[in-house]
Parts: sequence; structure tokens; C-alpha cells
Amino acid sequence: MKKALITGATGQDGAYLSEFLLKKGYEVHGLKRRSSLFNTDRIDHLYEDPHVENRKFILHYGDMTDSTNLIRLIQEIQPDEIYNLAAMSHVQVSFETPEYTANADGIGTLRVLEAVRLLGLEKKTRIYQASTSELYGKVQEIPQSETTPFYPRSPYAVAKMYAYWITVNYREAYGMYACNGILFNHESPIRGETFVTRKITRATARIALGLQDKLYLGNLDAQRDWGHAKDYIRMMWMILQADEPEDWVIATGKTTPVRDFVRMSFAEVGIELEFKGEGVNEKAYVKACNNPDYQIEIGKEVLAVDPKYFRPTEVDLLIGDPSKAKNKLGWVPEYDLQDLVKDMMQSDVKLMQKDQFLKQGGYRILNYFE
Ligand code: NDP
Ligand code: GDR
Repeated sequence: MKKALITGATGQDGAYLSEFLLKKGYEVHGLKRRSSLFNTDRIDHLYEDPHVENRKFILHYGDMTDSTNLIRLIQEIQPDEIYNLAAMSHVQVSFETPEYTANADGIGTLRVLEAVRLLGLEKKTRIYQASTSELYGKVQEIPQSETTPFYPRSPYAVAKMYAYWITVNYREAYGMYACNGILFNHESPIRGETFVTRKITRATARIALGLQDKLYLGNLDAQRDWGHAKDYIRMMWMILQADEPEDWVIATGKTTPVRDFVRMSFAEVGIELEFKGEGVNEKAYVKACNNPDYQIEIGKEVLAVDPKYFRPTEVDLLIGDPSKAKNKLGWVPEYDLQDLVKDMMQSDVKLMQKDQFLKQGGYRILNYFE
């Protein structure tokens, strides 16, 4: 039985990957941070009572900023595969916590690689590094492929650039099986609530159900190559099964502006929007509603721009070229953007119906929209 260690097991990708590897028969070890509240919502369905023997899913306390913790865990587990997914992954927040981001996302990756080397596991343990399309940053070339030069535009991307190159360096210097997956944006119903897609699908559901008035966003012109996280975590595993360790772009090859993601989300619940104005004055109004479940007034303003969500330096356009992964690994995504929006909207409508029920029962519901 193969053993895998997943750092960031409580995050979006960590949760889907844990489930995927358990189904493949792996013993899965996940790193989780101590927090003052439970932070395992996304993996609670996989939880196994620690008093039961021969568990297949085991969580360990740890942190990417703690070398001794990582060395001890890797020594105890002796993993065949490590998926290094843990990171402070929010681009805008990285401008506010640049030093911590460098430590967790950049040096954290070095700590994992160095632990494997120190423990003499170079020939046993394969390592996947969660690299990102944010490395491309300022547009140099489109579409972006494995050979496109990097130009990072945030403390997050700069930290991930260190992680990218230290992974390549350990592969070349010590013959380690260490790979970068350069993954473009991938989303899902369990995406963090402050990333733009989930912020939009949650707000759309809340607005339709009368729980929220308006959605505030930043740059509506930014374009992203959005895929479904379920398709992308499968590729993480395939990357570590290849004969040779290499770096891979995983993307859909299509790009869409944030504005259109908003339009598609509202359309999914039968609400047609009209956008008016430009730049910081751009707004969206309800043009039509053909869903009898929703009592939304025609002409209602449902979206406005708030410059507080603008980034000091923005990544304007991302569009990936996944040809290498398609040709050599057989990468075929199952979801397109329409399927992704549908999946996220269906899930958020159900979630917000629960809130609506609680509100009707007189309970206070969460009103935090960041
Ligand atoms: P999430 O933000 O959902 O999850 C990040 C995970 O890292 C969480 O489990 C989080 O723990 C954990 N974590 C954060 N800081 C630390 C730390 N110091 N020590 C230990 N654990 C920590 O990210 P995703 O699942 O979306 O992404 C997974 C990885 O892939 C990240 O590295 C991200 O940067 C990268 N990536 C993501 C893309 C995407 O579109 N989703 C695209 C390309 C790359 P907690 O739950 O306690 O917060
Ligand atoms: P990104 O994702 O920065 O691409 O990083 P995010 O969803 O945060 O932003 C995408 C684009 O939308 C614009 N935007 C807004 N973004 C947020 N979060 N909130 C808003 O209100 C808003 N309004 C407009 C942003 O300016 C940006 O252009 C994600 C993360 O998962 C990274 O960890 C990962 O590496 C990359 O994707 C690939």
C-alpha cells in the first residue's frame, strides 16, 4: 500500500486529493494546522476515529514554518509521495502579509525538500509542488506554457517562484523525483469564500434568496483560465506517476473576464443582468428574472465596484497552453466553465436556503461578505 503525505489537507485541493487517493487505496496522511476552532469542514466526511486500528486517513498537527515538525513527520510516515499544497494562497492578502507568505510558501517548500534529503529519502519519496499560473504575472506571451518566462506580480507569486526553482534545483542537484504542477485557477463548491468565483456564487445565491442586497467586487476586467478542482487534483497524481520528473502546465486553454463569470452565475438561477458604466462606476442591474422562486425586483442594482479590492499590481490575463499534459499525460478535463458555474451555483443555493430557513426561524445568520 502506498503512503502519501498531503500538506494543506484541509484546503480545497487537499480535501479532494485526500478523497481521490483514499479511493486509489493509499494510506493518506494530512498535515493540519492547529486553530482555535475546528478547521476540518472539508474533510470531515473522511474522518476516522483515532482509536480505531489500521486507519487509512490520519491527520497530524504541523506547520510549513516548522522544520523540525516536518522532518519528524516525514521520518515517521516514510511517504512514497508528498503533495506540497499548504500555502497562504490568497494573492491580495499576500500584500498584507508578505513576510509570512515568503516563509510558508517559499521557505516552506525548501523545508519539505530538505527534510526528504536529510532523511535519505531522495530515491523513495516523490514530491509534487503546487506551483501556479501567478508565476506568469505580467503578460509576456499568450497562451502561457512551460517555456513562458515568469514575471511575478505579488508577494505570493514571488514566494511561489522561489518554491518553483528550489524544486527544480533539488531535482537537478540530488536526482530527486520532484515536479512542479503549474496549475491555472481551479474552483469548486468548496473553494475558499474570498476567492472571486466563490464570492460571486455565494452572493448570487444570497441576492436571489433576498439575504443580501449587493455584491461588491474589484477588477471586473481581469481574465482567468478557470477549471474545476476535481479535474486538477487528478493531474497532481498523474504528474507523480510519470516515468520522468518534469514540470507541467494544467489549464483549460480558455479565458473569461470576471464580469462574465458574474453574468453566468446569475443566469444559472434565471436572472439576466445588464452592466452599465465604466471602471469604478460600473454597476450591474437586474434586467429580467424568469425564475418564479425569486422575488427580485427588475432594475435592482446588484453589483458595484469597490476599489478596495484592487490589487497594487494586478495579473490581467491568464490563459494556459496544456498541450504537453494533454499529449504526454492524456489530460482530458471533464468539466467546462458552464459545468463549473452550475456545480458551484447549485451547491451555494442549497447552502443559502439553509441560511434562509434559519433566518425565518429567527436565528442570526452570517453576514460577512469579504
Ligand atoms: P487553500 O487556501 O484552499 O488551502 C491551503 C491549505 O494550506 C489549507 O489547508 C491551509 O490550512 C494550509 N496552510 C496555509 N498555511 C499553512 C501553514 N503555514 N502551515 C500548514 N498549512 C498551511 O488553497 P487551494 O487548495 O486552492 O490550493 C492548494 C495549493 O495550490 C496552494 O499552495 C495554492 O497556492 C496552489 N494553487 C492553487 C490554485 C487554485 O486555483 N486553487 C492554482 C495554482 C496553485 P487552513 O485550512 O488551516 O487554512
Ligand atoms: P487569483 O484568484 O488572484 O487569480 O489567485 P482570485 O479569485 O482571488 O482573483 C481572480 C481575479 O479576480 C479579481 N477580482 C477579485 N478577486 C477577489 N478575490 N475578490 C474580489 O472582490 C475581486 N474582484 C475582482 C482579482 O483582482 C483577480 O484578477 C488564485 C489563488 O487560488 C492562487 O492561490 C492561485 O495560485 C491562483 O489562483 C492561480
